[in-house]
Amino acid sequence: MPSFALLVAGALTLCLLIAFAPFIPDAHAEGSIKIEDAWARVTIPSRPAAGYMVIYNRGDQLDRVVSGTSALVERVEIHTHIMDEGVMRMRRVDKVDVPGGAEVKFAPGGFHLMMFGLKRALKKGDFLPVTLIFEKAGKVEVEFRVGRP
Ligand SMILES: [Cu+2]
Repeated sequence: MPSFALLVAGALTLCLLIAFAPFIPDAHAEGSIKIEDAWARVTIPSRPAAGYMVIYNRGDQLDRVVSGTSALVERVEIHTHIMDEGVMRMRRVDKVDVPGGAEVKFAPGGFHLMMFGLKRALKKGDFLPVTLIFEKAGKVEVEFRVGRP
């Protein structure tokens, strides 16, 4: 019969495992691509939503994000901002390189995901699930928290 001390030690270990699970490397990541700090702007249904994040490539080979889909929107595009005769404009891009061992930021004024045809309004605190497609890593699921962090 296990001693009381053993039971307590077992319970403590379980609590620690649960508490630290998010910090164990690879606990939630599949493959070499990891996405963090994903957020989307609050929107009204008639306007597209913009999504931002940081993409980490922990592998040693170049990968590329090439597209995305979401059940909550009709179309996901990858955009960047360029200076066109002194005016900031958005431009659609086919892909974004994420070199091995590097990180690429999607942030206001730069790369972003543009999500057209929202099927319902998003409010602060909601989550917008998006499946990103990478050339090598394949599908990577991302939850965009709605509202500026
Ligand atoms: Cu855009």
